[in-house]
Amino acid sequence: MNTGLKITAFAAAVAATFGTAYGVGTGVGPVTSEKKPASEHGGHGGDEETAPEKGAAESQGDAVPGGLQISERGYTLDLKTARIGADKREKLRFAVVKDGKDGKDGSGKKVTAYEKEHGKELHLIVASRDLTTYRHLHPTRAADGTWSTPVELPEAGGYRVFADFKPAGAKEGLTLGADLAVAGKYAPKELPEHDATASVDGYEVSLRGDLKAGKSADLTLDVEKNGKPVTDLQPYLGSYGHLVALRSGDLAYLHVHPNGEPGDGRTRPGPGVSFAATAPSGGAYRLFLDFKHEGVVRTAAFTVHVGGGSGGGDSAESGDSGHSH
Ligand SMILES: [Cu+2]
Repeated sequence: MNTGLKITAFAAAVAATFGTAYGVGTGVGPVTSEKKPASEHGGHGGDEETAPEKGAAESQGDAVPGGLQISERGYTLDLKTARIGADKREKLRFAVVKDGKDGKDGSGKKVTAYEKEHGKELHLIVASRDLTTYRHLHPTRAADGTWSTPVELPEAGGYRVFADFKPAGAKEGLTLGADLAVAGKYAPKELPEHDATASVDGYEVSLRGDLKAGKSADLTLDVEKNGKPVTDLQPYLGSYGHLVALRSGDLAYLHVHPNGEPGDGRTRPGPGVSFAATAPSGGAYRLFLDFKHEGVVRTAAFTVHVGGGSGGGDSAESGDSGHSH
């Protein structure tokens, strides 16, 4: 079989997250760099007009998915807590450092100004390498730029920590990733098999739609409780659901964007929550949906297999296809 893993052009939502705004050729004259002179007229308002929307990124190849690098575009994730123990409540501390020498110790300076996305300055995702444990946390930031949050991870093993944020003044948000080791007896698990329905705390969540390589696909997650569609989901982080997809094997991070939001006159509070997502390549992915109902946020997780390299014509329904000649 074709094992050439093509990283293809990303579409729409992914580009917005991964920041490939340059060279789009929108015909608005020279693209200015991020370091605008402070004296430039117009203040903040001027930055918004050329933000690429859906479709703008179709032609841009070779974009690297988020979360694979600890340092990117001049920002570094400094994970101060790189080792913790399993099954205990521990404190995770980190900072986002901007490259340079203007920090107190002669290294870079901690970032203290962020733009909120989905209602928060920074989203912290912690996932085990085998994709069986997932946490979506909202740390608190000290005035000096150090972030901290309690975390409790049930199993030992290798984990990845993702910081998803947008520095104030930056054109695009970014996602940095760093390794976290959890000490204890380690028994790596298989990636859970594909199942279009996930159960969590008495809820059944069903996934409709196929994630595709290199092009945007609509995914809808239908939430039921006791066999009845849930029609009173509560807004969580500005939408009725928050979906993150991680690629099995390297934990490339896809921050997926909801189609519509509460209060826009057309988005209903369930049972279906819809997203637009693009897989950077074929392969296996684990999808994590956070949704809020009756005051509690729960996470439903799914394994999906994306066929092919680019284009992704075939939608593999289970993990055991794709090996025949
Ligand atoms: Cu978040």
